This record gives sequence, C-alpha cells and structure tokens, in this order.
Amino acid sequence: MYNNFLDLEEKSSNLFPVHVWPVPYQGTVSFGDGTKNGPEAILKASYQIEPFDLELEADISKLCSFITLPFQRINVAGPGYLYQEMTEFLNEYDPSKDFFLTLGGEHSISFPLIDFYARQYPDLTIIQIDAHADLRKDFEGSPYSHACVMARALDLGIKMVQLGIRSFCRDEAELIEKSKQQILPFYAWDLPSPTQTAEKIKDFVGDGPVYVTFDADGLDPSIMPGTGTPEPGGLSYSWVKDLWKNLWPGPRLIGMDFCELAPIPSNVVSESVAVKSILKILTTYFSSLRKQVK
Ligand SMILES: [Mn+2]
Repeated sequence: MYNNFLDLEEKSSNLFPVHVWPVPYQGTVSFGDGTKNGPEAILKASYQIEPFDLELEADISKLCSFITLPFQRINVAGPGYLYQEMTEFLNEYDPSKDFFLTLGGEHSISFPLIDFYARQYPDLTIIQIDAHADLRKDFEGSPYSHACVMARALDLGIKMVQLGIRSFCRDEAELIEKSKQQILPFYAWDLPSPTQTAEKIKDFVGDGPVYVTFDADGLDPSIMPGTGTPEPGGLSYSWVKDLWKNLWPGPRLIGMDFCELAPIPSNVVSESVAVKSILKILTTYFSSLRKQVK
C-alpha cells in the first residue's frame, strides 16, 4: 500500500508540516471516468520521484515533513455531502497554521478548502490552473459541482487568477469580462512569459496570501493524458515551473490541491507529471522562504 507521500520518513522535527489529504471523490464528473483513482496513483508515483531538485538547489525532504492522512471517503450521493463532510474534517484544523496538500478527486474537492482558508483570510487569492473556467452557476442540478467551484469562490468575494483556461461557455466568458476586480484571466492561447505573468499576479494579489488549485487538465494533454476532459493547447510543464520561479519569493502560500487526475492503467506519465508539478510548487515556495531568512 502506498500511503506515504514521497515515501519519506515522517519526523517530528522543526521542518514545516504539510498535511497530505487524499480525497478520492468522484461524484459529478461529466465525461471521463477515474478521478477516484487519482490520489492513490499520485502517492504511488511519488515513491519513484527524487526529492532533490538541482535546478532550485533544494531538497523538499529538508524543507517540509509530509503527514499523509487516511483517505477521506465521501458519501457519493451528491456534492453537497462533499462540502459538509470535508468541512467537518477541516473544522479540527487551524487555517492560519495548517497547510493542506489535498489530492483529488474531481475539482469539487477544492471549494471546502477555499472556504476553510477564506474564513481566516478574506484577502485570499486563488491561483487556478485549469482548462476550464469552472464558473457555472450550477451544473447537473448542483451548485457544488466541479464545473461551479470558482463560481462559489466568486460568491464569497474571493479573487482568482485563472491560468491556461481555454474551454468555457459564453456566460462564463461574459462573467470573466465583467469581473475584472475579482478575476485575472490568462487564456491559454495568449500567454505572456512566465516573468510577465508572475509580475501581473503579484500586482493583483497585493499583500494577501495565495492558495493554488491545480486541475490536471490545465496542462497540455500531450504531457497529461490522464484526465477526464482533456483539452488541447494547454500549458507546458516548463512554463508553469518558470512561473513559480518568478512568483517566489512573493506571496505567502497557505495551501494547495491537485485534482482531476484520472490515471490511465499501464501508463504512468500523468501521475509522474502530477507529482513533479506538485513538488515544483512546494520546493520553489519553501526554498524561497529559506532564502529570505538568509
Ligand atoms: Mn476544473
């Protein structure tokens, strides 16, 4: 059983604790199947990944300790249960201290976390990597569907940066257009350089913290084929990695999730890219804190 992210020994040292929370929820997926297998595939792939990163001159195992929590089993009768059950669990934690790396599951797993952190930080900004805007008012009869996650965050008055979006309906496009105070979009077909993008994000974020929600389908399907709704013309691994390098040192990161991975049996590319994408965020951010201290 692969139940320990990166297969590192958990030590109660002075390293920054990261709660790795697998939430294999699959209730409202529209098309592809298999996001319920995402967390296990990520944990398993993480056993093969090197924690040392020469490009960043950092080793994640020297920066963080990973506390991998038991799999969260959710009533699949509807995404309303998901919100309730995840919120009950999160109520035992402190949003000002507890850093969650949540592994989905479909994108609806993000809203309870966004809500958890937003109650502590009204000036929170979400950085969303995604092919889709996820700004639908409701979808398939539920306001908590994966297609509505960012609409619910918008309702709470939270700001968001959307990176790599390229598939949405006309209503969502109009909502983005008229929500300039709250939404900073970066369309996949019109991306500035990582440096310019990071500068624009920093201006938009201001002094508040950020939460990263990483939907696998934000990446190009050539490197991330294992997702339910693949969309061509997506982000490259290098562009995203360079964005983080330019964003930090920068805003405080308070938590993140990686969702919508639907692993393909006999092809481990997707989950390996998922683990590397997660590690680039954590290593870039936590090593930037160390550099600030020096
Ligand atoms: Mn999404």
